[in-house]
Amino acid sequence: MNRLQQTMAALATAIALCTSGSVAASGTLSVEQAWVRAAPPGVPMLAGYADLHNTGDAPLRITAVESAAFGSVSIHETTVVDGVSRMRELPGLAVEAGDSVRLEPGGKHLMLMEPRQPVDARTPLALSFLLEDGRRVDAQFVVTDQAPAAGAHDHAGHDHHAH
Ligand SMILES: [Cu+2]
Repeated sequence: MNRLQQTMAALATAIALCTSGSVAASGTLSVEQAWVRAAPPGVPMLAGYADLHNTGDAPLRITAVESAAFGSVSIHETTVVDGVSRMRELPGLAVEAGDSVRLEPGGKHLMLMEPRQPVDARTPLALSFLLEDGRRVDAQFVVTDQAPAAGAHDHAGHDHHAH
């Protein structure tokens, strides 16, 4: 490509990006109930869990997860084979439009390796989900002993207030 062609190509890309919000379908990742299981100081790895929702109108694919707080983050799945629990690394995670994937103990999870700083319960951890289309979604993971209660903000709603 010569310089003019490069400029035109860049311009076309920019226009496509500008209009994609209103024209093209796209996946939107929403990360909720995100937590990392608290562990004794000095452990070489921790596990992270979350509910991953695709609130958009097209499928999305998570290709990697990263965090400045860890040397390496991978997506794992725990499976029981012949009565033995094993973990395997997944190359990515797909979430269909309107669907969700739950990362939970005993199932899919994030493996956070080589912590670069002490992990304590007062300091949430920042993780970034990288999507196949190049977008990046940041999320805060609380450090806790157990999964945060779902919908903790509106438990009072169970008795059907009129509002
Ligand atoms: Cu694992």
